[in-house]
Amino acid sequence: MNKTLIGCAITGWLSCAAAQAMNYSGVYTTAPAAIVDGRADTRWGSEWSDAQWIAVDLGGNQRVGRVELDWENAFAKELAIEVSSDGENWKEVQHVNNSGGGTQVIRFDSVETRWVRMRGIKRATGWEYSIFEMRVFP
Ligand SMILES: [Ca+2]
Repeated sequence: MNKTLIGCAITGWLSCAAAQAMNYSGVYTTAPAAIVDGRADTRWGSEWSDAQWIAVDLGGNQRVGRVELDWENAFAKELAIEVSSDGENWKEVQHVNNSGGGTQVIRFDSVETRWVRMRGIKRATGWEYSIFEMRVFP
């Protein structure tokens, strides 16, 4: 299932000034927009399975080279950062095999893209993927 949220109220970082919509998989315990609301006390949580993802729409092409994720205790052990120009076809730009959670900084060769997503591959716990904030930088 894909859903689009309109009206992301983000300021302060490159992507989110323009973020207007987000797509995500599954049904969630908390609002997906919580990962881009600038608040450390609100989070998105996925379904309790490994193959889950969440994407941010930058509203137009931007040059992106770094993603930061603030994980709740239910983090991804293995994940990929992927980019897309249409929100449907994805290209992996970074792969993390043994994540430790916490505040995770993921760098990659900068790329021109509109959509950026965290694709969870393997959960660290039996719970969901849970992210307080996702930030995208040049
Ligand atoms: Ca938040």
